[in-house]
Amino acid sequence: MNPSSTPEWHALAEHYEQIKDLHLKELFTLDPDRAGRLSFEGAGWHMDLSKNRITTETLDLLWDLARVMRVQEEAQRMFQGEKINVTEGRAVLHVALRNISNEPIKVDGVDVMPGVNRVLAQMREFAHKLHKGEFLGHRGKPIKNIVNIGIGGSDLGPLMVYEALKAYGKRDLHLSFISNIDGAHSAEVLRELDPDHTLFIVASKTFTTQETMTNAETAKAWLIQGTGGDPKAVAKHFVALSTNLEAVAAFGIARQNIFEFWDWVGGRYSLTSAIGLPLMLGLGVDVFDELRAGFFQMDRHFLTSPIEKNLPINLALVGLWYNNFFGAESLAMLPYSQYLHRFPAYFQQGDMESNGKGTDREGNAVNYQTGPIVWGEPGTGGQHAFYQLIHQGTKLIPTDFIGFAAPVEEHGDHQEKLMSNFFAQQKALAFGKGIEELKAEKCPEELIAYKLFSGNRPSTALMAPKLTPKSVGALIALYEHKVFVQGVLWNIYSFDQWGVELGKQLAKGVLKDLSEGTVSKDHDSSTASLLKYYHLHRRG
Ligand code: G6Q
Repeated sequence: MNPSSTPEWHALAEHYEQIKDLHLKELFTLDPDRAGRLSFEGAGWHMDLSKNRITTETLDLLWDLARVMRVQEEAQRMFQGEKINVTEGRAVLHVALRNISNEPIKVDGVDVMPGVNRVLAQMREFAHKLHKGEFLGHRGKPIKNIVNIGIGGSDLGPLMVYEALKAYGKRDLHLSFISNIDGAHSAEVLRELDPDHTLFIVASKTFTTQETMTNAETAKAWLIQGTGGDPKAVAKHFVALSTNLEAVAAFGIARQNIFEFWDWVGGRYSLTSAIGLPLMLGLGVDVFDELRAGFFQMDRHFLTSPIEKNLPINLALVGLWYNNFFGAESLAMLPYSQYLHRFPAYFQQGDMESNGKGTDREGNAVNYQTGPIVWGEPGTGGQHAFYQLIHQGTKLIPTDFIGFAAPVEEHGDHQEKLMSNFFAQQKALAFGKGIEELKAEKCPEELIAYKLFSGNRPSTALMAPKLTPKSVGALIALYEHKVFVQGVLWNIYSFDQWGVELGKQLAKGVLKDLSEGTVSKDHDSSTASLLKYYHLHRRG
């Protein structure tokens, strides 16, 4: 169903005309208890929507839209293992990976939970062995370095969570990530390592991805050369995370070192599957279990809370409000935690690959905006870089501020200083600074226009008591489900990614030219001229 043809959408459009010029200052004056009314609690997170350009009526109308688009019914379908990834004919069951209740979830009549638990047990056993120093390399040396080789969904999640939770991790194991096909990435990572003490995790659902397979071959050659030249060393220094067991075996990886997952795990939703193995190794089994428990808590909240109290649904609705009625193009994610420095990059994929779609579920081109451009950096670095545009630029940029009451570790007064910025930035965005205030500060007349802050710039605050494995798990699930809800509201398919195919396909043709030093006739004149430039300068 086209959401923009529904009476609920029309009601929102009318309502937008009525409230679009209301300033957040007025909204707070009219309703001093606004924060109380527009704050939500769930799965250990507190979400304050009051500094958004909404009223309680806006939310009522958005809830009506969620009802008519059957958001909760669609969520049920996902959790029940229906094949909601229609264009790939697959179920979408990342929620099964952290279903610590173990209630059966069936795909084609078969419960997936025994398989999930079997692989988790295999991962735990492997991690225990490695942590106890019982998993030894080819020449009998203990493993001290883990290198994850993967890309996209097989890289961004483990990398983000490893960075987020490294304070809880095993500092004696060194974890690094290779993803880019640029040879510099492998070279810079490998330069630091001793092959005898290194374990490679080749993370690839398909085990055919060009970047990953190229990097894995490079690592294999480096390993064999560095451990005495015996190809059998591969079996002791490589494990694989994949759905393609045959290709893994062909690479030379021992059967017991293959950690399986399934086609109903989407790449960008895979971090609690076998793809999380580097996290279990680098952070510890307990940390990984706590992380999954946090995911599960938010999954339950999402599935069972009414629309009016549901964090992912309300976060999604407010995003849609800006995207489709205010015409906002982007969403800035601003975590006030250095540990979350990869979080915006992670959800850049999570959101943009899921909802960057222009065709609806009936195969028609949409006539409304879909997924936002997602970007961001941690505070306070961003404040000294791009916040200028958010405060005084000409674009409306909705922002999500993510913060924690307590630091992971106490470091003098850093936490108070960090969080004073978290609160102050949201105040500045919402309420700005007017002429009267500037005059009272004796601002020179000619500078007033430049120093004005119009305010009325929206922000959502998300807070948890502390960054822990559990709160991070719940936070990731919150955004995953937000993305899901928006996909339902926009009537698009969120779980395929056909948009990444064309470039891959064309690269094959170009690679032939690059390898052979030719310029095929079928290139356009720009590509042909760039290839000539490349050939001219390739060898200096
Ligand atoms: C994510 C995408 C994509 C995928 C990578 C890696 O949802 O599908 O980012 O994860 O292309 O794929 P492989 O795991 O198959 O190597």
